[in-house]
Formats: sequence, structure tokens, C-alpha cells
Amino acid sequence: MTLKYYHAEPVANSLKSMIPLYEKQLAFESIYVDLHKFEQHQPWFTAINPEGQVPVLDHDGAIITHTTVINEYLEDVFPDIPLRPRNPVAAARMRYWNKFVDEHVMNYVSMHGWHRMVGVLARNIESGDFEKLLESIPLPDQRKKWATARSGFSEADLANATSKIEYAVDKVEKALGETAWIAGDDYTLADINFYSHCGMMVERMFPEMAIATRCPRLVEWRDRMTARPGVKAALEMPDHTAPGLRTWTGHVR
Ligand SMILES: N[C@@H](CCC(=O)N[C@@H](CS)C(=O)NCC(=O)O)C(=O)O
Repeated sequence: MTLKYYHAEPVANSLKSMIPLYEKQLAFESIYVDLHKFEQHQPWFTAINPEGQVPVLDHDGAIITHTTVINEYLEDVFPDIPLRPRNPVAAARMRYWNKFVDEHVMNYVSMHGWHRMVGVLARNIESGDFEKLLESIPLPDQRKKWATARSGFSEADLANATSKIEYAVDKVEKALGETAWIAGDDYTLADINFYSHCGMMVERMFPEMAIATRCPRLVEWRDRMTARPGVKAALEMPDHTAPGLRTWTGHVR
């Protein structure tokens, strides 16, 4: 059995499916895809994932994409250390939260991240080269996102994104007042999802939200998440931009 995981730095989507690999104590080969060099759009990578996005799981040649799908797949194939409740009602609750994070959180935090970081990167590319880059992006929505990052997201879109994030942190704060973990009494894929896309960085990214006073339970939960062995292992990945670390097998067990 071989598992290969194609990913970028341990944040957002790349982190979200890496945590379950560690939590389930699976041996996997880590293959770094350098988003700073647009490797996700290059033919060697689009031959693996035609949508040109990370992460990708290759399980004995079966290619699985999209983090929520990858994580449920890992759950189906490797259920011994569960991250999805076996009780169907509790599993539905977890999926409800995954849907919420995927549809109402992920893209909004991502917009702020792109605005601050990818925008700078995109503006540093010469005009002709940028058009070429756009042509190599397979997904139309992603092509638009790159173009918008270069010209700048509108204040209205950024403000809308901020209000979605505020709604989400308040919703999670309330949930954590009722149960120990986001979707119930168990640590699940829903915790991993919200942590990877928002929980781990919300305080740092949005100091004006005063998360520590507004959402004390969220902060306590975040620290509990960060202390988990699987999360710690994923966050400890070395800087892949260093020479000699392109295909990195340091975490194969
Ligand atoms: N829905 C996808 C989203 C994947 C995604 O947005 N990946 C980002 C990295 S966090 C990416 O590959 N961005 C590079 C690009 O689109 O050019 C998933 O859940 O895996």
C-alpha cells in the first residue's frame, strides 16, 4: 500500500488533509508542490490533478482530490483511528459543519489571505508573463481569482468576507459553549476543517476582531487543537522552499 500526498505549506487546504494522515498514523510520502513557482499549473502536476490545485492524495494510483472528499475517503479506508463519529446523527452533524466551513468560511478567509499575499506576488509578475500564467490555470474561477488578486479585491468584497468570518467565529464560540468540540463531544474532521481554514490564524489575521475577548472558548479550543500530536506533526513541516527538500520523505513512517 502506498500513499502519496501532494501539498503546499501546512495551512488551509494542504493542512486540512495532512492532519488526518498523521492522526491516523499512516505512512505517506510527502510531495511538495511549490505554489510560489506555480507548479500546480504545470503539466507534470495537471497530469495528476487536471484542476491544478493542491492537495491531492494518491492511494495506490487512485487519485482523490478536494479536502473534504479526501478526509472522508481516509475515514472510509482507514477507520481504525476514527475522526468521524460512527453514530449517523453525530456524523451528519459533522458533515453539516464541514459544509458550513467549505461554503461559508474557507473562501472568505482565503480572500483576505490572497489580498495580502498573493496580490503582492501577482503584481510582481510582468504583464505578458501574467497573461501566460492565467492561460495555464485550468479552473475558470481560479483564473478570475488570480486576475482579481493582481488588480485588488474590492473593499465591498473584503468587508463582506470579514462579516462572514465574524459570523463564523461567533457560531463556533456558541457551539463550543454546548459541546467540547465543534460538532459534538468528539474531535472530528469538522474541528480539523475549521482549524485549518480559520481557527489557527484568525486572531493573527484579524486583530481588530479582538478574538481573545470575543471568543475565549474558541481560543481555548484552538490551543487544544494545536497541542494534538497529529496537528503538531503537520505544523512542524520544514520550509520546503529550502534547497534539497523538493520531494521530502521525512515523515514516512
Ligand atoms: N476545494 C479544494 C480547494 C483547493 C485549493 O483551493 N487549493 C489551493 C491551496 S490552499 C490551491 O491549490 N491554490 C493554488 C491555485 O489555485 O493556483 C479542496 O478542498 O481541496
